[in-house]
Amino acid sequence: MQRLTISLDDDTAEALDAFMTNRGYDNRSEAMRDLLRAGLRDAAGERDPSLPCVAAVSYLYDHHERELGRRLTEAQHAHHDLGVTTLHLHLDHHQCVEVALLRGPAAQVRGFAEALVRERGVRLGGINVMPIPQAAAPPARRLARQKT
Ligand code: NI
Repeated sequence: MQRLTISLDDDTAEALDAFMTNRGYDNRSEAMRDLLRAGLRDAAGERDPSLPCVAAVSYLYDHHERELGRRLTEAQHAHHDLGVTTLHLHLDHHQCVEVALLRGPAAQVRGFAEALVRERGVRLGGINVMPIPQAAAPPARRLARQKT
């Protein structure tokens, strides 16, 4: 564990305190660690566009918006190689929420996720791209020798 000292301007420190209150953090170190990890996670995908990632993309839209439902469906068919599954909720008479789970190289996953939330008429959108941690190599297999 390393100890770092950082300086923040007042506005940023207040924003950090508000963030901590909203998320229920007890101390600044924990909040800063999670914020740093999220930033570093995003940067990892930018550094290596081929890094294997999964992403959860959520967006809210009005299905009466002209052609929007069809446009979103067509975009997903065009990127079927990245799609794992999509959850659709008919939120009320007008609004729908979808959560698309994507998997693939970081640049392609992020590019498609951003295209979905950028689609004209999508009201709210969120993207969470997560690099897939490399699995640790299994321990070397030992053959049991039996004494005879
Ligand atoms: Ni719907």
